[in-house]
Amino acid sequence: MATIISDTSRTFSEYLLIPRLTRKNQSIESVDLRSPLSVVEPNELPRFSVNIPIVSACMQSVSGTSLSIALARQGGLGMVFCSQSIESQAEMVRQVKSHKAGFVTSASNTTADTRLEEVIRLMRESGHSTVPVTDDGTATGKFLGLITDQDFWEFEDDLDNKVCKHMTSIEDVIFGVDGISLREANNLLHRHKKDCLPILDAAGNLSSLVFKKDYVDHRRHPLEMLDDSKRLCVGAALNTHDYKERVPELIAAGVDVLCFDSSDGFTEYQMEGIAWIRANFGPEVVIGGGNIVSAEGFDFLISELGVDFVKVGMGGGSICITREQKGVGRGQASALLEVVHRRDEYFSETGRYIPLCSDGGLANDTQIVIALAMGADFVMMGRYFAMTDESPTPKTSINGQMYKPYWGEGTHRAQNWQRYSDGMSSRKMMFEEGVDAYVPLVGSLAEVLETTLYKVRSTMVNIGANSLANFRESAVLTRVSEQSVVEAGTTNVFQFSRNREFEEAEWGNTG
Ligand code: MZP
Repeated sequence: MATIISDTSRTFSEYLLIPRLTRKNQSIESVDLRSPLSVVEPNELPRFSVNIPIVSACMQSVSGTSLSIALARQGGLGMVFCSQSIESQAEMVRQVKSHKAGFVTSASNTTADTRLEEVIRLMRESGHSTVPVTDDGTATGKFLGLITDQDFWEFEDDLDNKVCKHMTSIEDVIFGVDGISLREANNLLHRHKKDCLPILDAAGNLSSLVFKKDYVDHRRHPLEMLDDSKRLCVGAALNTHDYKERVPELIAAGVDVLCFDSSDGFTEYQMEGIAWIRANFGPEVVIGGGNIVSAEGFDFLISELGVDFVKVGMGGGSICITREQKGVGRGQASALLEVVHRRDEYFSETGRYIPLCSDGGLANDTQIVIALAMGADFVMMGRYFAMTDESPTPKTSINGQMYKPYWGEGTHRAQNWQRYSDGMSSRKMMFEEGVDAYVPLVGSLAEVLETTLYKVRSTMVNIGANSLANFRESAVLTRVSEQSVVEAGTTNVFQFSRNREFEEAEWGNTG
């Protein structure tokens, strides 16, 4: 006979946190939201952590280049979707990695003989106002000087003039040499009041450029996720069909985190995939597995010691109809609580800490807080990011309101990519597990996330916690009755209007 679990399948909205002692020396600003994304071995530090416990869903309508850049700049991680060709996914990863770094390869270059008119066109098309001059016009040619939009007057100078007539030649350019640290390079920029510092190799060829604006920008984003070379961090999703071809390309493109994207990760296919990646790329690569919703699923995924983090959730996503279509899944709170319990037992038994990701179904900021209190190390969200300016879909006006399209990865729309990438629909899709929908546009990712994170930190102060580890240890949760849910909203009053701040805060209810 089938086993029937005695408790009901529960969601986050059925729980509330009980406040605990708030200490006088605590402030919202000092709450640390850093969280591990890789397994933490006994007496070791995690190999990879995020500065805020939020990653974007591996979905076409969510995690493109712009969103991954915007999220990394705020301290989280974008997970570029795998429902696209290997080349285009690797290209997205490359674009995030090259978006901004301390040392950038020069993207717009010219020669000394080029006409001014052509340089002006190059500056206009690229948006770059500083262009290195090299002997062959490439990013690695012999460096001859710099030309900037301050070196000529477009409407006064003869545009047939050669670049050499206007450029600042190498003798007058302040430059650094290969091996210089970023700090030293920024010091040179500061000391000489320059905006751009070319870095040359020993033979005088151009290696890279360092810009003042990147330094200023970094200071404005203190939680920015940067790798050792000061490039933005990015994750990428994998499927269990083509990982042997996909993983090498993603790693070559500089990806920081890999993650299997599946509604059901409790499969031998995924286990084989994780083992293959470990065997071929070693222990350093950060790999996530999932999704699972039970202790049994967790034990399976960690059994070969290959996985770094585990994603929890099935059927809770806002666009997901898996539970309706197939009768499998679990309430997100019940799933997370069971897996957290098993993860903690495993930690006591082995000393190995496996970070957990609560994936999907988070309907508002409060639910993010509850997921973290219950023991998730970070959350993955789709709808939240689909609603922002930076998601890859075009905004659309419907009845005077602005919306963005948002669709599940289990829709025909998402799965059609295979038809265009390899000329065939390799697996016929018999039914859909997701829907195609619209979500309201809420503004820039930075603005929305600022409110969310402020609320998360504020609740943590209510619990007396200054780190996420501290938060889940101290959290005391209670189940709520339907009546107390009613009591939690406004009661017996008439509201004339809701202000913008309140609407933003309630992003979950705007859809
Ligand atoms: P949400 O944040 O929009 O509620 O949920 C996003 C999550 O839903 C994704 O991270 C993924 O786990 C899941 N998802 C994506 N597509 C589908 C589908 O088509 C789905 N069924 O369930």
